[in-house]
Amino acid sequence: MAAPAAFSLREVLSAFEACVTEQREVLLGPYLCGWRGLIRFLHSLGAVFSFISKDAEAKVQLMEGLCCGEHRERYVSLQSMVRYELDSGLVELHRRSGRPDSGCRTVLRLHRALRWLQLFLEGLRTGGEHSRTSAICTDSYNASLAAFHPWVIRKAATMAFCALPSRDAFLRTMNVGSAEDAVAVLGEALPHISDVYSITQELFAQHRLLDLP
Ligand code: 1Q0
Repeated sequence: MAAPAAFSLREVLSAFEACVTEQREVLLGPYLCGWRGLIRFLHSLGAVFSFISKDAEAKVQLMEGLCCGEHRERYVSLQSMVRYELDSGLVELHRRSGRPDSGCRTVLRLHRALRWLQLFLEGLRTGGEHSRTSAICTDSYNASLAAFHPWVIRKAATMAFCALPSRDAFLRTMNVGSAEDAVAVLGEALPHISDVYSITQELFAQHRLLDLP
């Protein structure tokens, strides 16, 4: 069996860059590719993070299933997915009732995590040489995803963050050269992640989908 390909920051970032079309639609194919890459990276950080990668993996898998399922032409972009799922009554707006999870509620979870990623990468990029990855990660988490997680998950997540390597070691695991090179790549790439985030945020807000159970 071939060894899994090493994580490359560039690959993940170019996936997020490829998401946004000229019409400002967000394409699901590259979106999920970007997530696949992030999950691969999370694996390389060790078993402490596996409860996080498992959840992300399950959500990405569910979305991939929809993207190659019976209604795949509806799952080309986030915009077409929202239109289709709302029109067909597939989105549970108030309570989960045991029906299969919708694409909308699943993407919403990834979307909230993307906000964390945006803050975290910005923190890494602008942090000093000696800043601690775990502190940057905790601050980004508290300012974003934590609001949506119950106490026990917040506790487990903050404990796992303590296992993160130093900023320089962390930047080097991104496989784009020195820490300075990684910082430069982050600088180029962050606007694309922010773009994907804000288009999605606007789309979900417009359809009142930001609180899906
Ligand atoms: C670098 C350290 C990684 C830290 C990840 C921070 C996020 C912590 C999230 C903790 C999630 C705990 C597991 C379960 C959560 C679910 O309850 C929750 C809600 O779902 P549901 O179905 O119960 O309503 N799920 C989520 O909120 C989704 C969480 C997805 C987290 C995905 C994190 C992916 C991280 C990748 C590492 C990227 C590191 C940067 C690399 C740079 C590359 C550009």
